[in-house]
Amino acid sequence: MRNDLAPVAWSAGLACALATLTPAAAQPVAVHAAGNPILADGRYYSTDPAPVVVGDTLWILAGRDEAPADVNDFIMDEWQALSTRDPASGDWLHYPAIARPEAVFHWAEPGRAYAGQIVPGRDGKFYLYAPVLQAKSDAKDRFAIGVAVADSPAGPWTDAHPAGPIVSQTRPVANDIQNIDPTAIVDDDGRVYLYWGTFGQLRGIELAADMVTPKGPEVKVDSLDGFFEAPWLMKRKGVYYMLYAGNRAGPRSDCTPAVYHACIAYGTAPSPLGPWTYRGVILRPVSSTTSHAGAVEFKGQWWLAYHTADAAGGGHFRRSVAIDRMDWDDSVSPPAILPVTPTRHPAPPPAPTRNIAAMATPTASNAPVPVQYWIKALNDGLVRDAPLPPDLWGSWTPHNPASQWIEYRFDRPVTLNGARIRFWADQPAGAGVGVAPPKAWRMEYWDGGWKPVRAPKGFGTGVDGFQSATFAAVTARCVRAVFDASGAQGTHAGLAVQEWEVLAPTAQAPRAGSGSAPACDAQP
Ligand code: FUB
Repeated sequence: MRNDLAPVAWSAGLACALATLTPAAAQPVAVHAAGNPILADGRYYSTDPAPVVVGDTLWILAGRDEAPADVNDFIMDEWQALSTRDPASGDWLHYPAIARPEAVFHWAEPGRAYAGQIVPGRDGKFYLYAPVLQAKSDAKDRFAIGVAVADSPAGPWTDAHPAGPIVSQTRPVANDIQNIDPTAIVDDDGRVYLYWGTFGQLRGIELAADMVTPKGPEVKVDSLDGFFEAPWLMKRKGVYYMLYAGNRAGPRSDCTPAVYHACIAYGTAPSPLGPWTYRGVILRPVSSTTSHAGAVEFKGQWWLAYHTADAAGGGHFRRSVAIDRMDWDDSVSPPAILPVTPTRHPAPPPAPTRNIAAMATPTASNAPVPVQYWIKALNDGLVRDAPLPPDLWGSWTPHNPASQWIEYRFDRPVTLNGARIRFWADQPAGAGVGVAPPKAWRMEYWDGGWKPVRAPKGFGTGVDGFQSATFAAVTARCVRAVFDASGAQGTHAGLAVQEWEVLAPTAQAPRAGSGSAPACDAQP
């Protein structure tokens, strides 16, 4: 992926210079995106997109992830923006730093510039609803929502309510939730509505025409199936829509198999404060654990902006904004949002490889795998510096057996003579608690029964890199890696594997399998 930067070449010095321009209006840099993500080269991560149409321009407000690759935390010090007159052209202007919490809100502390939204007011000004940490507060959770105002989405932004946040754990109604992820609309009649929430808590309230003063009773929404966070309120043809990140998880869930991941789902309501009815999933889980989306109609086409971990060096805390077309089914009532197909920038075909795991259907001795883990992590080709549970197959429970196995089933017999495995552990070798590397592991193949491979070599158990194994070639449709768990005297640790490669004798072009190869040991 190439990002052409014009009219000026990008440099770290330029980035610093632009950052110091705040609170003056930020200066843009032209970017050409060959596809998704928009900023894809890993120099500048962008997250939590909130699109807004201003005249003939589509703007996207985004946060900025700055976590190092091995840090699992939201390091987010500022907001940025992107704008285009045609999302399909790939031509964007990037406004690298348009606001920082402590620079806009005197009552906020630096950092945690989480998901905000810019909403055009009826007075011609723009209002930024921004979750920030209160610098001085006794609240258990100091996140609060401030509102800033500007003449342009690029800023400069000033506090529209210098008295403090409009939502916190003490206002407008005392709560004990994390007050983040605001979304607001100005309705056709000029009335203003604000929703916010995370960790399954969704609140809504009407605001006065000044865009900041809470008015009327607060509503608690509990009818949006699997609501986790990231609400996005919008209206089309008289119907109110709420998009959100859902995490109702399980092997048969239409949302997500692993609880740390999220789908984007939506519901509808006949009025801005509900009642809300769940309608379905519009975006499958993306490559980052969080999913956060916003939708908007621009020049007759609807677009869904969301984020992924797909940029160079990307990760769960190094996310990047993507945008794809969103279409409607107007033959039903209320009109339904059709599932969005995520697109990527063009990439060269993958190189031939001996690893044919991608063709296999994975399963494990502890199926259905607990929802914090993800069985498909075994052969997704991804190894992260600091994996989270859904980047792993895992087996931990409070009481772990002495042995576990993972299995690959192929659609047809394959020939293998090696394997590589990447273990993960939070306890040292020998531990009987937590997750530890196995005492030993071996490979088996199905030949009318499970048979050990011959001439096994390697089979290390370290966690510092891939552990290689070789064996005499076998041809089979099903193979297993069998683990002797760490521990002793009836107390065993759990096991976790980030990636399991199975190696053919020669490299071949990567191919996908059916994803539903049948069991070998269930056949007569
Ligand atoms: O970016 C920080 C948080 O991650 C957002 O507020 C959530 O919606 C999730 O995307």
